[in-house]
Amino acid sequence: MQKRHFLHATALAMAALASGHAGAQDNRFKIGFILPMTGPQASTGRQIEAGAKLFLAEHGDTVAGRKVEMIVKDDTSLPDVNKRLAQQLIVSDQVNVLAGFGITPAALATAPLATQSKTPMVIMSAATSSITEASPYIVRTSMTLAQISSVMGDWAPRNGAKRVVSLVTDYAPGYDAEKFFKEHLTQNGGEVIESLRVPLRNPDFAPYLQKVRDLKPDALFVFVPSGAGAAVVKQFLERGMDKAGIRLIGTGDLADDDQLNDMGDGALGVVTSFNYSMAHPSALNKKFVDAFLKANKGMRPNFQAVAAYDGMRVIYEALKTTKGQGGGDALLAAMKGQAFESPRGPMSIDPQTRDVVQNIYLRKVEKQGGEYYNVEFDTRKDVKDPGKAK
Ligand code: VNL
Repeated sequence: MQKRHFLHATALAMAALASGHAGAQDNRFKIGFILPMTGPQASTGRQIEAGAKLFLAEHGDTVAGRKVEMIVKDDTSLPDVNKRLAQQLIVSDQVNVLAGFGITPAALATAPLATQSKTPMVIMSAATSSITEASPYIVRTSMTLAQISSVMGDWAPRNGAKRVVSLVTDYAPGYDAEKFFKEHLTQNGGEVIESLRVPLRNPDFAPYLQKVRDLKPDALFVFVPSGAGAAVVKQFLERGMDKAGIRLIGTGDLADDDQLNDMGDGALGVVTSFNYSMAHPSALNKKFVDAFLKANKGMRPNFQAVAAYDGMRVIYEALKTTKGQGGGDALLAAMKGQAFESPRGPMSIDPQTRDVVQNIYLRKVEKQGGEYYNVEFDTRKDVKDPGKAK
């Protein structure tokens, strides 16, 4: 076992050296995506791949003399598979950058390999604060649940939701959401009367929602990962919880733009905090949304598509800054501190933490022209991740 580990470490180190010297012979610049393309998180994989491909189609595949190539590996929504896929991408494919990562356990499994091989790793979905601390080669363009939930915790008690039950998926980003929502709600005079956690695999929300109904809070605060929101909303309505006077609030994954049209009128009025809405009123976003819909047979872009689109920009800019010659360390240095306008609004990469700094919006589901949107009504500007170890 010891020996195998050593061999792996050596192979990874050699791969790092090889990619640093590859410039002269091999003109290709490879971005290795690890994504859930099948299984319960398949919508996340689909969104990220489409967002990255749109950026590539719009900006061309030649940057600073290098030919950019996307390699996509499917982790089948099983985080345990990530390590093997990352190893293949680093050692066999000799990728220059790793990217994607649907859920937190997938990102954490790969982090040590990014460090050993000095390969920058761009996180386009996974949103637990600690991820960027798992490797100095990690940069994040998505969000953190601490960033999103703290804003909702500030807003809710000032807007009629003082007694609240929280319901989160039982894994790391859920714990961040639960903690930061509660901390901020409490600071603003509210109270979390019960904290419920529902399994990641095959969640059955019914028994939890029944419990919430019995507790009769002012509001139910929900975090579930992208793709699970529609089931929560459906069961919330089936139990008549809206009619019982319980408001539904949460992080924007609950009212995912990708799923919102399937939820129907029942989602009207749901308030969430988030970093992206496809209804964000900017010229750049309108252009992005139109192009995305056109390139994907009408599939609506969500926050993960935008994180992938922006992640590609961060990689392209780093390639330009390093004139196409940079190895992992130079690319990483060129990623830190980047600031630009995203379809979500202004964003930057904090040079200290390598995490995303961005506006967090409060939004309400509304119907416009026969479709459902998260309409932004308030903005918290330039929010840093409050969830870093102090
Ligand atoms: C995570 C967080 C995944 C938020 C998500 O969707 C999400 C994660 C797949 O950190 O695992 O919406």
